Amino acid sequence: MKLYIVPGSPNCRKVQAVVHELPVPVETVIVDFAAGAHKSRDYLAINPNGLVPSLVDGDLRLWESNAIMQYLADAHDAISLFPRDPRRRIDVVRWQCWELSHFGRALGVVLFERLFKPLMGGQPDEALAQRALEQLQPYAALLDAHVKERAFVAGDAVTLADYSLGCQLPMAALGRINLAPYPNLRAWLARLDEREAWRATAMPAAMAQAIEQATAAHRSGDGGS
Ligand SMILES: N[C@@H](CCC(=O)N[C@@H](CS)C(=O)NCC(=O)O)C(=O)O
Repeated sequence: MKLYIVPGSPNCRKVQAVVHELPVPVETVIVDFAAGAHKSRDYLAINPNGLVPSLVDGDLRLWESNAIMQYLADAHDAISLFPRDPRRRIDVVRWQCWELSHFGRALGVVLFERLFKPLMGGQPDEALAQRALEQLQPYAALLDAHVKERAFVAGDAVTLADYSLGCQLPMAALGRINLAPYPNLRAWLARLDEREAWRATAMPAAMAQAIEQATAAHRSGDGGS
């Protein structure tokens, strides 16, 4: 089994955290974004979107991070991360869908404009980031209220839903996103940080530093909101 990733990618981190929980090793292949390896013919044969992560297991070529997480959990009987009971299982799936369609989408726009674009030498569109921030607020409030009532998103134990919803949030500070109005969300993130698999897959410090430097020039003028 091979997992194709790029270090620092939130969508890769959520899958890497699941891999970390598994009893068997999964070979990790780093895709060289700088060299355009994700758009190479060989890689496009694995993932025609030219995105990471991707998983190859025998003749299976799987892309979409949440699908990969579900496959890995099922293939290794990680029933605590992805329960078999239909109601508990669909709760996890529901939050993973919500992550892709709403919460993670809005958050991703802010982080892309404010962090990844400058890192790649592009000019951030701050108006777009502000609009995404406005969209993010009700989603963040919803998640904040939800985790006030329970330790983790789908109950007492960590599931795939926590890794999916949590994967971009550790970059909030770098992206100048204020999480102060969401104390329950911050407490939930702290609980997630107690998990070894989560800590082990955090963004490399050198990359956080590179982002910090690349974004320094763009930090004035957005009010830090
Ligand atoms: N919905 C996809 C999104 C994957 C995605 O956007 N990956 C980013 C890294 S986090 C990427 O490969 N970006 C490269 C590009 O846009 O060219 C998933 O969940 O796997």
